[in-house]
Amino acid sequence: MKLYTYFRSSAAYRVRIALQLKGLGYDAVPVHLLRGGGEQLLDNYRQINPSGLVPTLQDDWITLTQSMAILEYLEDEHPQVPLLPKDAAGRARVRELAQIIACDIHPVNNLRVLRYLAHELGADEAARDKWYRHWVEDGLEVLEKHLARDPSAGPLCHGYVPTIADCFLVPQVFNAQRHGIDVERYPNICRINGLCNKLPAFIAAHPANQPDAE
Ligand SMILES: N[C@@H](CCC(=O)N[C@@H](CS)C(=O)NCC(=O)O)C(=O)O
Repeated sequence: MKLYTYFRSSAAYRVRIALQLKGLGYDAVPVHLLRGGGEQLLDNYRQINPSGLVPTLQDDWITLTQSMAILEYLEDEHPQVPLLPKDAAGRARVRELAQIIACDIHPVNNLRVLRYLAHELGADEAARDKWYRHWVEDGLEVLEKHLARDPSAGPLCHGYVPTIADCFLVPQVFNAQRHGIDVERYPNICRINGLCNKLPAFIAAHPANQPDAE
């Protein structure tokens, strides 16, 4: 498998964690999101991924974009180390937690959105920072409430073994911390992040441990 990735991309980080948890080898193809205005926007990359975003996973004849779809594909193709529970309610809950991040937090804080705010709407750094903080804090608060209220939550997002929800949570926390957000305010999120980051798969997938890390 070939993974188009950028060390700090939280969406690519999700896929790296899943690959590591499942013990699947892959070749990393770095796509620098900042250099020269962004390699993700070059024609040759857009032919692979028309969105101009990372990650992209290629497996034999198939090219997949969208981290959630990629994780579901890996789950279907390599079920040996499951990242979804067996029961329907548990599967829905794990997807719900992941989608709070994938659909409600991440899309409004993406690099291209922050660039649009700066270049098209004239938002200065302080305004962009306020925007980022607002949507991340709002989303993490929602996620924290879900984790706190649900008895299915174990030490991790859903019980004792990592699931797709943990693959989404850890990169979002990394991203938030990089922007100076105090995640200690969310005790369940903080505990899960701490426990996951001790596991070898999460360590191997960490941005600092990627070949393109700077
Ligand atoms: N919904 C997509 C989001 C992908 C995405 O937004 N990737 C970011 C990095 S985390 C990106 O490539 N940003 C480049 C840009 O905004 O120009 C997914 O889950 O794969």
